Order: sequence, then C-alpha cells, then structure tokens
Amino acid sequence: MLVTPLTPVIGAEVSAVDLTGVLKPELTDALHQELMKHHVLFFREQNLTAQELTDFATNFGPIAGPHHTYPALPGHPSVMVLDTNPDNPPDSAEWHSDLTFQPSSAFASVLQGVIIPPVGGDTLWSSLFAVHDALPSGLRRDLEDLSAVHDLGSFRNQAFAEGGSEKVDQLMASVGSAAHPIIDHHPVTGRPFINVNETFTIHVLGMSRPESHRLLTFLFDFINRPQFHVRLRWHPGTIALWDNRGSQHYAVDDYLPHRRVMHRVVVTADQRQPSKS
Ligand SMILES: O=C(O)CCC(=O)C(=O)O
Repeated sequence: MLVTPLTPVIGAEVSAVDLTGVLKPELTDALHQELMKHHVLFFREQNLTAQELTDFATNFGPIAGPHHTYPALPGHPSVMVLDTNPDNPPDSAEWHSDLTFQPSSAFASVLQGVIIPPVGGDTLWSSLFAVHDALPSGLRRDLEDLSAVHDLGSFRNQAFAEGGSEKVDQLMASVGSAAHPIIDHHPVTGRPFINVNETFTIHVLGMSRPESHRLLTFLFDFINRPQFHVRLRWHPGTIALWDNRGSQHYAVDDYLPHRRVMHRVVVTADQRQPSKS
C-alpha cells in the first residue's frame, strides 16, 4: 500500500491496495491509522459494486440504514444515491460534517463516484484540527467552555418543499438535535478540533441570537480558508473515505446541465475507538 499526502494538513491518495472482499485486519488497521493521520483518503479506479462498497465500509464498523431525505439504491438500504441533474439540482455546496445533529456524529463516510461530469463536480475537505490550531489563542480560550446546537439545518428546504411547515416539524421531531462542544476532541487521537459547520450548527448556547450569529459566521469564514483544504477531482470509480470527526466537506455545484451520480455509505461508530470507561 502506497500513501501519498496531498497537502500539509489534510488528504492522502492511497494506491496499490485492493478494497474488495473482507479486508485482512492488518490492512483495515493500517487504513484506519492513515485515516487518523490524513482525515480523508482517496482511492482511484476502484469501481466497487454496491455490495462491495457496503462490505468495504463494514470493515470499519456498523453502517447506517436509509437516510431520512436521500434515496437508497434498490436492494441496498445502506447505499445512499446522490443523483444530481437539472431536475434535481445539487444541494451539498456548503461545508458540513455528516449527521452532526445526532448525539454522536457519524464516524466515517465512504463515497464512490459513479457518473462524473466532464468538468466540475469536485469535492473539498477542510481540516478542523488545522482550523483549531490556527485560531488566535485568546479566542480558543473563549471557545473552550462553549457548546452549540446542531439540527436539521438545510434539510429544511426539501422538507418544506414536500409538505410545508408540518413536514419540517415532523422531520425535526424524528431527526432531533444535539449540542456539541465548539472545541471538541477526537476520540482516538485526542486532538482538539472546531466542531461547528454551516449546514447544521444553528446556535451557540448561552448567547443571544445576534451574538451567536456573529461568532458562528466568523468560524464558518475561517473554516473556508484554502490553506485548510484538499480538493478532489473525481473519476468514475474513485472512492473517498473520510473521518467526520475533525473534517468537513463541500461538493462544488458547478456542473449543470451535466448529471453527477455518487453512492455513499456511512459508518456510524468507530470500532477502533477506545471506550470511554
Ligand atoms: O457529493 C459529494 O461530493 C459530497 C456529498 C456530501 O456532501 C455528503 O455525502 O455528505
């Protein structure tokens, strides 16, 4: 297995590795270690079937069932389909970590490119560890005791389009919300990272709405600085595996009228994470 880092703070390309079948524990451990180091790993020319993609994700822990908004691939309830085109325009061009409205954010996500536009449709990831380390130390001290609420965020849009406020309220009730420390710590490495994202983080607890808005806007702008990012040009069969704890991603929506199809499987919990007790 060959691992080539792509920036000083995030992202590595992994080659000379076969991701099909049940992986040897040593290989899964090695991939997990590289993921802890680089936060997102890219694998070229994989072309996994839906079952192989599910099996690959399962090597790292239990996988999530169907998503509350996006459809699943028929016969594969854990493989979410992101099929964007002029009739279903892209909606992921905003920085987010997956499922942070849950008490425990999702561990990892696996995404495979299926149909890729001739140009455009890249995805970016940002290192929230690097963001933390670059913040002024005084501000870091102020953030130390603060938590923020994460909820449905932009998924309100689809819910409202389908059934107005009633549907938004229903989805809110079923999906819920969660409060996370703004400075969180990675459960495996212990490294501190900034845990707010512009899609799902809606309020800093203990602050007025305007104060909360100003602080979150500052942090969202900071996360958006290019020195914290890696950018992936997809090809059909490319796979990205990322750790949601300490990274965010942004899918650039610059390719219409072309179609873009991606398959995603989420690993809910990290089997290699030390238990809290
Ligand atoms: O389509 C992409 O590149 C990223 C999709 C996304 O935002 C997600 O899986 O959460």
